[in-house]
Amino acid sequence: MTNHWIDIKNANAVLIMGSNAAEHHPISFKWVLKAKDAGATVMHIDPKFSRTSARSDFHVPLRSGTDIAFMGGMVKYILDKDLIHKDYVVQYTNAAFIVGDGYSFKDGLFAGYDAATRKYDRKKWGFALDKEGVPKRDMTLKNPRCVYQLMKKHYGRYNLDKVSAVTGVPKDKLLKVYDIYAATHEPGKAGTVMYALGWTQHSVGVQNIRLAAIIQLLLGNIGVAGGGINALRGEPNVQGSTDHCILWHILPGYLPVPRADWPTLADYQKANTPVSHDPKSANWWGNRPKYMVSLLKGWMGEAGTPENGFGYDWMPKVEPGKDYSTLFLFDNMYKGKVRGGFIYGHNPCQSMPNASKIRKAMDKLDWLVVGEIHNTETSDYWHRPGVDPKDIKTEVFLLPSCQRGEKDGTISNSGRWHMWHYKGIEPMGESKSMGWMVVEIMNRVRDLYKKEKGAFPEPVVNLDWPEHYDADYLAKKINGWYTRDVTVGDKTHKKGEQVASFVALADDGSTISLNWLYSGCYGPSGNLSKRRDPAQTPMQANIGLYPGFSWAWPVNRRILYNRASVDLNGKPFSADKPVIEWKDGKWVGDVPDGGWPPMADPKGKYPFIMQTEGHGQAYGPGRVDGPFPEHYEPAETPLAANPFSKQLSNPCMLLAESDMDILAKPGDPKYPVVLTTYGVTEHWCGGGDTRNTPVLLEAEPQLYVEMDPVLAKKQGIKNGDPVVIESIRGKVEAIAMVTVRMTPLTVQGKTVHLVGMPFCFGWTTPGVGDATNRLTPSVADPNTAIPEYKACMVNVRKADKVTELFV
Ligand SMILES: Nc1nc2c(c(=O)[nH]1)N[C@H]1C(S)=C(S)[C@@H](COP(=O)(O)OP(=O)(O)OC[C@H]3O[C@@H](n4cnc5c(=O)[nH]c(N)nc54)[C@H](O)[C@@H]3O)O[C@H]1N2
Ligand SMILES: Nc1nc2c(c(=O)[nH]1)N[C@H]1C(S)=C(S)[C@@H](COP(=O)(O)OP(=O)(O)OC[C@H]3O[C@@H](n4cnc5c(=O)[nH]c(N)nc54)[C@H](O)[C@@H]3O)O[C@H]1N2
Ligand SMILES: [Mo]
Repeated sequence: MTNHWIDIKNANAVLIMGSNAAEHHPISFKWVLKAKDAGATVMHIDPKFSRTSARSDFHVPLRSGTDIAFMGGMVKYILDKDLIHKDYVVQYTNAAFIVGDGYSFKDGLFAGYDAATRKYDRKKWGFALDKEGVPKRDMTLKNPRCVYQLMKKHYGRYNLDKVSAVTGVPKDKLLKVYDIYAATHEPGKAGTVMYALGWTQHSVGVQNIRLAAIIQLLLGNIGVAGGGINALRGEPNVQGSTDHCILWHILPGYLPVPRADWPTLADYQKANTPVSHDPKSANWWGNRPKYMVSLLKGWMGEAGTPENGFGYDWMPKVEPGKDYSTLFLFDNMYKGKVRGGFIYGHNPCQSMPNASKIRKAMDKLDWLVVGEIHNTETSDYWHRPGVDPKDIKTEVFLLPSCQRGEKDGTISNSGRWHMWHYKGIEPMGESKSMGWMVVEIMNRVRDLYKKEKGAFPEPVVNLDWPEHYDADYLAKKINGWYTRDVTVGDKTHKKGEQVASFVALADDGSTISLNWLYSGCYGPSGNLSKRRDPAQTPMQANIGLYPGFSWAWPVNRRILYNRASVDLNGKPFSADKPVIEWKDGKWVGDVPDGGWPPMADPKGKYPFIMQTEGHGQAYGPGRVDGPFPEHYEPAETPLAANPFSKQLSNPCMLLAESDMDILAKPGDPKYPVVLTTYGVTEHWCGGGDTRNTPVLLEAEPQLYVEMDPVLAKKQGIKNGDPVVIESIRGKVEAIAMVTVRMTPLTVQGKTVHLVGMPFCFGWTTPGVGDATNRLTPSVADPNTAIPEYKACMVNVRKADKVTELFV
């Protein structure tokens, strides 16, 4: 989230799109209701009616996978009616920037596309630069090559007729949403966007979010109270896991992973340190070398020296252009290229797309270690239905794990709050925490390396590794400390002293920090994640900032990009709900995005400090699939052609390629129904945890498929009937739930039916059915590799009887 949960109460309009917040973030949803009580309009745009729709002012059903068409129409509406926050757009976004001659858009493709590699040459999309190397601007927004004009042209194609025909949303409903939301362009009004998997889990996932961010920039809604672009995060600590890197392509604090074509630290720093020639741009990533060296030094300790790039020389390096995400990890496993590995707290046989392939891929392993609190479809895949354990060669080790209530540690919530939790009870039986397991296993591996040497021992034996797992010690190390006495101005910091924030981090080995973004969470004044102080100044209390409650990254800033909430002189756009204000030569309110004076001052800086040029990206040349979001159909679609262009689906989408990775052809009459999948309140994700909790299983006991009454009648299905849902990849049995929560939609003049299924039921629990994910394809967004779980094509028919899976 750019903002945080409490801040949602400050919104005048709440657009919940691609999320079922009332069911998946039920506690936090109270802030939406507070906004509603205060007069905000809450809108839910979602293929199915849910409890979120029930608590909203109104619900608008749309066809899954058509949000870019829906929002593209909103951009056209905003620009046609000139409903932008003019000063904000001109001063703070790149709308005035002139795009270079390389950029063009034709037949659904941007310039620079290479059909052989399915990739773009993004250099084509760069800005026209002046002789200092600063992007040229036209503050009147009239230049036909400025971002504003190119955007107008791009979304000029998204007229109401076309958008309505593609999304299945009637024109009056489109206009109603556009009108209410666009009204937040007025200075002093704010609209918030709340999204989750309904946007991310698509082959255009990132561009869905980009388009929402563009709308927010046009309306001046980023950085202000009640605004923002707010990702409602998932698994208890998924925010922490991305911040601290449980992803293949980033290291902690969003530092790119080393690549084979950056063999030395100097190469890495050169490639990853952006340069701006504009003195008004803070270009914060220009500090990246300090963060990288402090991280490496934290990992390698005394052994990390300038001569070995602080240990960079020993780091594994990925091959440029190769994708190591789970989609391809399992693809490689299926192709027999992976011998073994560890899986902790993850049930891929249930939760990954094309689960039949995942299950077969696991058969190819020699060994597997699973850290779990329950037996799951993953720990037990070797005796799944239809498989003889004698045919499976894998040796599986199950490490009994304790549960989060049995361990100390931190959790980062969607609003970036870093919060300590205390263990309630000692771990039961032989169970241990994952931290304990990792530390112990690594210590034994190090002992073996020390004794037996082995190939390339340096990265293992040189690691600065604790003897025992200790969450408090790790939290301190994440914050970072001085490795030697350091004098800054008239103050000397002693070796071992905690750094106060990332501003202290250096690139000479004199500091460590395991994550620069979290630096400050455990400074000289102690572990701030334990704070629970509700004190606020009246200005902070007005919008509910609670700066003394826990600690938020970065530097306890609660609303990101808050320098965009004030005008050039530091005066808040909103007199009622200011976030920061320049008063008597200093900022008051939230922690500002850098302490510089307001922009009108010669020493002032642009507000979007993480962007090289300092401006919000109305045009985003950094995305791999285009600088403007464009509507493409999902990989499987009921349409044979894309009404917006000749390009049917995202030209860059990721596809696993094997004999088990097949896609229904566009508009295939054998698979005419759109399937979307989701979680339920009563279960947790793949259900490995909650199916073992009897009351929860009783509340939601079996795999079902929600379908509209018209489809049910057409297929001769009654509520409660056993049915078979079939995609080109496989069949799944479920119980029919015939409900008006699903609506047939008119798409391109034809009726399209949608069905919805949860994905939490699996065969290890008797009588509940098995993985919905046997239907979904191994297709993913090209920026993030998030699979397209939310739109694929199926058919639904009545089954003769319930099978043994439901008995
Ligand atoms: N009780 C409970 N809480 C949970 C979880 C759980 O399993 N149980 N899971 C947690 C996790 S890991 C996560 S990531 C979050 C997920 O939180 P959500 O993203 O809210 O969860 P989903 O059930 O996937 O619901 C997404 C919504 O998107 C809609 N949708 C599908 N396709 C589209 C589309 O193309 N466009 C639009 N606009 N909407 C679409 C679906 O109909 C659904 O209502 O919840 C977390 N919270
Ligand atoms: N079709 C479809 N598929 C989806 C989604 C969808 O919307 N539709 N959503 C996707 C999303 S957003 C997510 S996050 C994934 C989630 O799917 P997974 O990543 O597979 O996560 P869970 O199903 O939550 O499984 C977590 C496992 O961890 C175990 N566990 C719980 N606590 C602990 C602990 O403290 N230690 C250890 N070692 N184990 C523990 C639980 O018993 C459980 O088996 O599913 C994805 N799959
Ligand atoms: Mo998730």
